[in-house]
Amino acid sequence: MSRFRRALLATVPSSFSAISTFLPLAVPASLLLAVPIFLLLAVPAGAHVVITPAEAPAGASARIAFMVGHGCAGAATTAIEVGLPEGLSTARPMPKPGWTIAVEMRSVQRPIPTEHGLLRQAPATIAWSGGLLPDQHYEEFVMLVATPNRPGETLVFPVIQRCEGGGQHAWVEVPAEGQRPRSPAATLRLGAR
Ligand SMILES: [Cu+2]
Repeated sequence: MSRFRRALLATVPSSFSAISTFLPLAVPASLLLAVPIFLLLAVPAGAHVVITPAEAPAGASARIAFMVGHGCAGAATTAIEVGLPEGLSTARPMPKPGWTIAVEMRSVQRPIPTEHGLLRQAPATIAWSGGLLPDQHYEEFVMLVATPNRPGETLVFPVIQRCEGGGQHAWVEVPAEGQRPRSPAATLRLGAR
């Protein structure tokens, strides 16, 4: 079992609050009282860890960025661990000053043909760690991926976000059609080539 899988299993998604970290500190309390509670619960997708662009061509190389919009209940982010979906033949993380990169590979059952020959191993997880991203700041963690030739499919990337003091977010819920889970995994739609 990989380190990432263990982290997923050890995580209790209900143990953290998305709401407290979402409220802007600059908003006066009097104004907050006027905001209907359902608005407070509707955490915008942009506030989580999401991939931009949301769509990439199928069967092609694409630069995707994991946008990290906040820490864990005010604590700074110290690690971002991305689980890679089956079907990516390549995933190359962009180095980031102050952060250490770890790539974990897995063997594939059927070798993947690429323009550089047959691949018998594919990336399973990519992690950036050791840096410090303050809660008030915004950052992007970038990788170059080779997407499978499956237009119309949505690839799911579960993400573990670790923070100073031991807090963490597990962005691992797979969004069902028409639903907005509380801790959605990052997703990438595959468009026409
Ligand atoms: Cu969020």
